[in-house]
Parts: sequence; structure tokens; C-alpha cells
Amino acid sequence: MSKRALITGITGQDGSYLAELLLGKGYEVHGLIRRASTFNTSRIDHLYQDPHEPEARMFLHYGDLSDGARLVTLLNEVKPDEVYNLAAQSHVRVSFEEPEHTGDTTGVGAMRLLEAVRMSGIHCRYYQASSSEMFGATPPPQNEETPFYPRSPYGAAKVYAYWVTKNYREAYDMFAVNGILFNHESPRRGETFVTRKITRAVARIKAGLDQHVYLGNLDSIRDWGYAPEYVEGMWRMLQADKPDDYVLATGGNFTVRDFVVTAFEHAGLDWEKHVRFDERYLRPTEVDALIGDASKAQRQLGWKATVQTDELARIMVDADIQVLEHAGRPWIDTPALPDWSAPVAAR
Ligand code: NDP
Ligand code: GDR
Repeated sequence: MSKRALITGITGQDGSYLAELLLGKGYEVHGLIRRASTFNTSRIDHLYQDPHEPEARMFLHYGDLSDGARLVTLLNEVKPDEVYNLAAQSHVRVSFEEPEHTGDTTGVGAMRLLEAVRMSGIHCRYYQASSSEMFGATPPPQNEETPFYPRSPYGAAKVYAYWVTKNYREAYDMFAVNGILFNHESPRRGETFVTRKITRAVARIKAGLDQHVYLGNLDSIRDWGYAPEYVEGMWRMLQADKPDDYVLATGGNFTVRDFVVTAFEHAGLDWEKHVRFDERYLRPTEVDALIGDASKAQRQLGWKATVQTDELARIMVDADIQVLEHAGRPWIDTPALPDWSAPVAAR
């Protein structure tokens, strides 16, 4: 019998890679999608099969994390073995403009899903997409023992979701885990996050379509890894013997400026001619430095990031150039990843 997974946020960057990974492992994959007036499934269209086909293994269901009753009916219908809660209003800057909505979706949404699991009486394993933004102002390196000090409505909502996940584990003996993931990016990254904004601008400037890109704070430090590797880590957390919380990160550190320089240089462009400042992209409170220590995940799950930030920047620039040159969709093909069945030292 194949395992059955339910993914909230399946239309997002991580949801699309996770769906691919699980289908590759023989899972039946169910995804929660929001009803929209336009199509919002471009990241997973290549995985879609007509549900009438007998071999179909991916199914999409309408729903929303703001609708608790729907989550109960859906869980009863799907009866998943594993639930991955990836849905969120995930943009930190936007969370200052929409704090209440962010709290409702990113924070209370996780509680609604946990409560729906409990009420439906289904015995499943639960993954919560927690974030390095929870560490906020606490200086690096950050690991599972580092105190939280969120610096945005988004970070605060993720702290709430983290604690309710832990509470349901302790109160109801649920197999519920927090993956505390540092920034991870890819050619499928949303266009308003800084890495993709930069690599997309590089491609457009190179093609002569734009002259400038407007950015905010170039001094913040982030630990940027490659998203396809991180969804493997999520899956590994749910295969462990015991539920626990894990940091996933590369351990590297790069400023936004370093990322800009690497991306522009890779395309043979001088960044100083093209990058301009716009204060609208500053945040009322910034997170200055996030650098993760993922040694627990390496020790206990055999997980280790192999793509460092400079290589990631080049992958993303190449993909965005390819999109423009070939009007194609390079995100469909995930480049070969390490052999995850091999011990870490052998990779
Ligand atoms: P995206 O922003 O790409 O995807 C978010 C997903 O959530 C989309 O599928 C979106 O649907 C869905 N969603 C938003 N609001 C709701 C709602 N009310 N009900 C149901 N679905 C909703 O995020 P990522 O893939 O980058 O991240 C996945 C998760 O991991 C998020 O929770 C994020 O906060 C967290 N995270 C991400 C990190 C990163 O670096 N990428 C690092 C740490 C944590 P739609 O397509 O319709 O908008
Ligand atoms: P982050 O990602 O806030 O770390 O959250 P983002 O790419 O938005 O910002 C990273 C850093 O870049 C600076 N910056 C800009 N950011 C954006 N978006 N646009 C700009 O023009 C710009 N100029 C400078 C920011 O100030 C910041 O310091 C991401 C999200 O995926 C979260 O959901 C996730 O939880 C965390 O990563 C870990």
C-alpha cells in the first residue's frame, strides 16, 4: 500500500518540490489549493494527471487554512499518513502591511490544522514549516536551542505555530515536528523575495528589457540554501523514530550585496550601474543576521546541504536567462541531487 500525504501550500515553491519528491517515492499526494479567479497552479501543472486516469496519484482539493471545518472534512476524506503544513502568508515585508491576516494564516492556521487532525482522530505524522525568522534578533549561529526573538508579525506568527505544534506533541502524543528552515531558494522562488528579484532582474537587464532594479537593505546576512534539498529534509523528519525539531541550513553566510555581486558578475554585468535604493523595501524592524547550525539534522537524519549560496545564485541566474531566451519553464527539471541513500561522508 502506498503512503498518502496531504500538503498545504502545494502551489508554493516548497510544496511543488515536495510533491515531486513524494510522487517519486510512490506516495499518493493530496494538495490543498485556494480558489482563485485565475489559475494558481503553474508550479505543479507538470505533475498534474487527470484524476479520472487510473494511474493518477496527485489530487487537488479546495480549502483554506482560515476555514477549520473544511480542514476536518478534508482530513476525514483523505485520511493521510503524513500532513505537511507549508501554507502561509510567507512574505516578511508584507506581514507588516497585513499583520492580522498573517497572524490568522501563518499562526492560527497551523493551530486549525492541528486541531482538525486531533478532531478527525486520524493517526498521521505532522510537519510544521517553522522558520529561522523566529530567531530574529538573536545573534548567529542559531540552532534548536537558540531563544526566539521575532522581528515581524510573520516571525511572531511562526513562533505561535511552533509552540502549538510542540504542545500538540506533548499534550496528545502526536507525531508533530517543527522543521526550522533557513532561507532556501530556487528558480521557482516567488518573484518578490530578494534572491529571485535579483536573478530575474539580472536576466531582464542582460536581455535589454530593464535598466535598473530597486532594492532595500543590502547589508543583511542570510544563509541561503537550495530548496529541493530542503524538502528532502522535511520528509526525513517524518521518517524518524521519534518526533523532534530540527534546523536545516547551509551554515554559510552571504549579505544581500554578496548575492547581488555574484548574480550580476555571473551574467557579465556591473551591478553598480544597475542597482538602486528604494526605502519602500526596508522593514520597520530588520533581521540582521541568520546563520544556521544544522549539525543535529546531519547527525540524526543524515541530512546536509550540498549547494552553497554562490552556486545557488548561478543556478537561479541561468534559469531566469533561460526563461527569457526560450520562453520556457526551466523549473520543471530539477537538476540531479546527491544520492541521499549514501552516508553523508560519501556525498
Ligand atoms: P510560498 O509563499 O512560495 O508558498 C506559500 C503557499 O501557501 C502557497 O501555496 C499559497 O497558496 C499557500 N497559502 C497561503 N495562504 C493560504 C491560506 N490561507 N490557505 C491555504 N493556503 C495558503 O512559500 P514557500 O514555498 O517558500 O514556503 C513554504 C513554507 O515554509 C511557508 O510556510 C513559509 O513560511 C515557510 N518557510 C519558508 C522558507 C523559505 O526560505 N522558502 C524558510 C522557512 C520557512 P497560493 O499559491 O494560492 O498563494
Ligand atoms: P526573508 O526573505 O525576509 O529572509 O524571508 P526576503 O528575500 O524577503 O528578504 C531577505 C533580505 O533581503 C532584504 N532585501 C529585500 N527583500 C525583498 N523581499 N525585496 C527587496 O527589494 C529587498 N532589498 C533588500 C530584506 O530586508 C531581508 O533582509 C524569507 C521568507 O521565505 C520567509 O517565509 C522565511 O521564513 C524566511 O526567508 C526564512
